[in-house]
Formats: sequence, structure tokens, C-alpha cells
Amino acid sequence: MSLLKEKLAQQIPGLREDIKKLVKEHGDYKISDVSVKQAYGGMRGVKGMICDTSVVEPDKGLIIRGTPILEMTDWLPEEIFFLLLTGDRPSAEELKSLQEDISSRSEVPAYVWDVLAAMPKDSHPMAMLDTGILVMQHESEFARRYSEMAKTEYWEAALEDALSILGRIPGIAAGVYRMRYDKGERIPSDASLDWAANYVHMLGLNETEDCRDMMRLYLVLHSDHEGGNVSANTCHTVGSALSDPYYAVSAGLNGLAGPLHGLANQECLGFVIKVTERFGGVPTEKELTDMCWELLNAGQVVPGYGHAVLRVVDPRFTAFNEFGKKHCADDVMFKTVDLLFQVAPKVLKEHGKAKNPWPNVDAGSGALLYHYGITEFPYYTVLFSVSRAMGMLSQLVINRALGTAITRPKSVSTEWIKQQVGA
Ligand code: HAX
Repeated sequence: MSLLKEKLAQQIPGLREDIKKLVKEHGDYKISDVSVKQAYGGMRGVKGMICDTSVVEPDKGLIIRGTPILEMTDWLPEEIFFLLLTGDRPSAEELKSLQEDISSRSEVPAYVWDVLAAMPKDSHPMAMLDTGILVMQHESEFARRYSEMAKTEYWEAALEDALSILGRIPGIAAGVYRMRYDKGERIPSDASLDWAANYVHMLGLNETEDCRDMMRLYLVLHSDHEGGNVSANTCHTVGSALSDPYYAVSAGLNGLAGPLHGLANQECLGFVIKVTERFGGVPTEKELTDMCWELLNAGQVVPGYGHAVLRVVDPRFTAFNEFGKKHCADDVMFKTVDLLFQVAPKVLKEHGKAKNPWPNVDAGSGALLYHYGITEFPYYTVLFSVSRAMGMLSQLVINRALGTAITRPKSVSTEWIKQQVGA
């Protein structure tokens, strides 16, 4: 048994007892009310589900298992995955065991490439990634063992699938990149490298320590963002029907592919490139301000700005910004992103609609990716997905361990609302 599995096997019975007691003794305690505005407004702020891997505080940002994200910017992504699942940073021995387990699963089956090769040439890289994951569903341990295993064993099969998906996802993502953008042959996985460095290697980027550090940071920062965001919530809901992790994660990633969610990083760099092309380099503050107003006046959003929960500068943006200042302060894209950070909040405040005028994670990541050679920005959400798979998968494993019920909120009709309020 791997050390991660051993640790979870020790923790899970206690967690189950704890929750059983909590629900038995305090099951009727109210944690939320729902207003008409919230029912029509994407359930914003309604507390109606549990996520123990991380929380997002409006005034602090992402906190994973009690540790603010800015305190973990020098961790490896594998350490974050272990932390998400168990609540602890792995020891050196636990980390090595997890890395060996994940890398032993890195071989991507040949049929995945056949299916991806058959897709239209202009398929979005996210459609390719999600297809690549879904097509492996027939290998699911969870699905294979479902009819014979006890409910208390669900988490073990889910963990098995989670590790296999994590083992393969960088290889699939890198293969999508090389295939979609005619980069030549796929590059085989190198088991001597950590998860992020191996991804850099398979993408075919310049394998400098700087570039690896950027990828490690990227994969750490995007790993999880509590349970209610579109991708996590979708994955949770699909998984709650006991659809296996291949179904659930690919469903979640389909949500991440939306421009209001993970695709915002593509949109954001697209905007930055448009700006630099129009002005032949870094614009002046006035020029950029005018371009932001152009977007807003056309009824569009400033991508990378605003957030459903956060009300401060996203600490993940801060981490990227600090990395950029250290490693590529003179880069035109980075300088423009940095200038947008000076300009966009002022414009959004004046515009007066967005509840949060500050940058989110998607505003900061693109310039660094571009600097390190990933200039094909429609690919950016795929990088996000490789990282976010860690959060979705750890939430899934925990939910199967705790026997979380199938999701089934009650919907009501507009007629019913009208009757209630006397309209
Ligand atoms: N530019 C222009 N208008 C914005 C805005 C922005 N960046 N952010 C919010 N608004 C507008 C909303 O569109 C909304 O307008 P309407 O009343 O006309 O519908 C109004 O301000 C109130 O919205 P809000 O309550 O502040 O924000 P929401 O919780 O409804 O939405 C979003 C949060 C992130 C979707 C929103 O801020 C947005 O569209 N931002 C730009 C896209 C983006 O950066 N998305 C990535 C978010 C992070 C993420 O999930 N990454 O995966």
C-alpha cells in the first residue's frame, strides 16, 4: 500500500465518525438562508455544500488546509496534492512514494492518441484534453469494482483512478499541445523528473530551472479553490451520482473551459496581445485606460478581473506578479499585464458594476507562460486543468470516503416565487 493510501486509511474512519456525530447532534442547525436574488443569481453566497480541502476567504484568498497559498509558493505540486487529501505536508519519504506512484502511471494509452488525432484540426485544446480523459473511462477501477465493493471501499477505488489520472494528465496535455500546434513528435515522459518539470519536458519547452519553477508555481497556485466554483461543483455533482472519476473530472474540466471561469486566462492574454499589437509595445496608461473602456462600452468584461467570492487582489495574482518582477521584469507582455493591474481596478471602480475590481489568478498567469515560450494562448486553460485536476480529484476521493450523498437541491419555478412574494 502506498504511504498516501496508508495515511488516508488511518484518517478516514475517524473523519466518518466525526461527521456522523456532527450531523446527529447538530443536523438541524441552520447555516444559510436563500433569497430570491440568490436563486436567480447563481446561488452566490449560499452555503449548501461541504469542501474540506480548501477555503476562499473574501479578504484573504485561497487557504489550503489552513495554510494561505502565499506561504506555499515554493512547494512542489505533488506536496499540495498530498496536503489537499490528508491535511499534512508529506514527509520526504511520503513525497518520494507519491512521486514514484504517480510517475509509474504516466504511460498514456495509444488509443487516446488515435481518438485525438481523429478530432477536427481546429478543435479547442480543452475539448481535446477532456476527450482524452473521458476516453480512458473504460479503465476506471471505480467503475470496474462498483458492483462488488462495499461503500466503505469507494474511496480506495476513487484514489486509484485519481492517481492514474494525475499520472497521465501532463502527458495527455503535453501531447495535445504538440499535436494541436504542430510541434513535432510527442516527447516521452522522464521518470527522473518531478511532475511539473516532466510536464515542461514533455511540452518541449526550454528546460531551464526558471521555467520549471514557473511551472511548479503555476501548478501549485491553480490546484484548488474550494468547492462551489463551476468546475469543482460540477465534478462534485457528477461524482455524487457515483459516476467514476474519469466522468466526473472531464465534466468539471468542461466547466473550466468557460470564458467566465478558466478560459479567462486565454481571454486575458488575448486582450494584452491586442493592446501590444495596436500600440506596437507597452501602451501608455491613457491608451490602456481607453481600451478598457472600449471593452466595457461594448458590453464585454475585462478578463482576469472580478471574482464571485474574492474582494481583494487575488494572492495567486500577487505570486505571479512577484515571480514576473524577479524573472522577466522587462518583458513586454509582463509589463502590459502589470500596467493593466494599475489601470483596470480604477476603470472598474468608476464603471461601478463589478463588486470586486481587483485581478484574479487569470490576469497574471498568461504573461509568464508567454515569456517561457507557450505563446499559443488558447492552450492556457489546459495548463490550468492539469493543476485543477488535483483539487477536483482530492475532493472526489474525500467525498467517496465520507459517503457524501447524491446532489439534489430543490428547484422552484418563477410562478412559485411570484406566489411566495405576492407579485
Ligand atoms: N469586467 C466588467 N464587468 C464585470 C467584471 C469585469 N471584469 N466583473 C464583474 N462585472 C460585472 C458583471 O458582469 C455583472 O454585470 P451585470 O450586473 O450587468 O450582470 C456585475 O459586474 C456584477 O458582477 P459581480 O457580482 O461583481 O461578479 P459575479 O460574481 O457575477 O461574476 C466573474 C464573477 C468572475 C464571472 C466576473 O467578475 C467576470 O466576468 N470577470 C471577468 C472574467 C474572469 O476574469 N473570470 C475568471 C474568474 C476566476 C476564475 O474562475 N478562474 O477560473
